Amino acid sequence: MKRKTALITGATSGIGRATAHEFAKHGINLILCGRRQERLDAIKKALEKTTDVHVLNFDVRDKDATFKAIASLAEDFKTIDILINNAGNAHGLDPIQTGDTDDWDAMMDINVKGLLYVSKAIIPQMTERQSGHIINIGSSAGKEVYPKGNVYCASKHAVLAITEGMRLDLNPFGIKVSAINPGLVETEFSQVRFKGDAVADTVYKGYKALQAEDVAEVIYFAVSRPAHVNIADVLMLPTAQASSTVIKKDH
Ligand code: NDP
Ligand code: 8X3
Repeated sequence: MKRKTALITGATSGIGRATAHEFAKHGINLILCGRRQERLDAIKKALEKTTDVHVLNFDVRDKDATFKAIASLAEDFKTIDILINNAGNAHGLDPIQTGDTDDWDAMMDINVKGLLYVSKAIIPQMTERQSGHIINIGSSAGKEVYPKGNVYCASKHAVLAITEGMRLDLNPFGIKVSAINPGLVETEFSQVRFKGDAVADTVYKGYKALQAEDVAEVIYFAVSRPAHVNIADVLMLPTAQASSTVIKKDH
């Protein structure tokens, strides 16, 4: 049977990197995307013993660079069966009245518009083949708004709306569209959100947060279902987390 090829955005860290490892274990060929070339090279080196790996360095905010990178794929990697729209982050945690407009731009440009650009570059080949699977990484923040979460939550609510829109519009083509929405996952997410501030180290303290590998396993579960099964929407939380603001901590 022909091996499948997955393109994963945000593969240099956290959930995207763990998903690359999980997919490699299961023989899925990989196109790994991100901006940090040395990390892309290191992951390629680690995984190419197990599967075929190609890396693409582009910023999802840059529409032209995104289209150019995806158009540059050589014949072996051109057919993308699975798209994991994962690149994203929170920038800041501030009340709306004092929020930084650069942070707002970053979140809307990366989490929403970047996801759209990558999807736009790949969907035509899926509609032409009448097959494919798009998984958008949303968040519990796409289902619930928490204090100071304002624009990040808005960006993830948008991801959910886009996911549902994709599922409706791509239904005639037999393309699966899924949203995987995790709660707190211990990755570099908080380092980015708090721009290296020490507060980032406290986010995952006092309870067991989800690990990137936990999310990667669910993503693989979704892509490995039979052709007639689409895992449309998953909300997954650490056991200690009941909502964005209710977290059982040891201290
Ligand atoms: P990380 O910070 O560990 O990873 C983020 C990834 O996104 C990196 O690989 C980074 O790569 C990539 N990225 C960021 N900005 C850009 C950009 N402009 N262009 C291209 N790639 C970019 O965070 P997570 O793994 O936690 O986050 C992955 C996804 O999961 C995000 O969409 C996040 O919102 C979501 N999520 C995270 C949760 C958490 O608690 N951690 C919970 C729920 C959802 P590089 O810097 O090399 O470009
Ligand atoms: C990341 C989870 O709760 O920090 O999407 O928004 S949270």
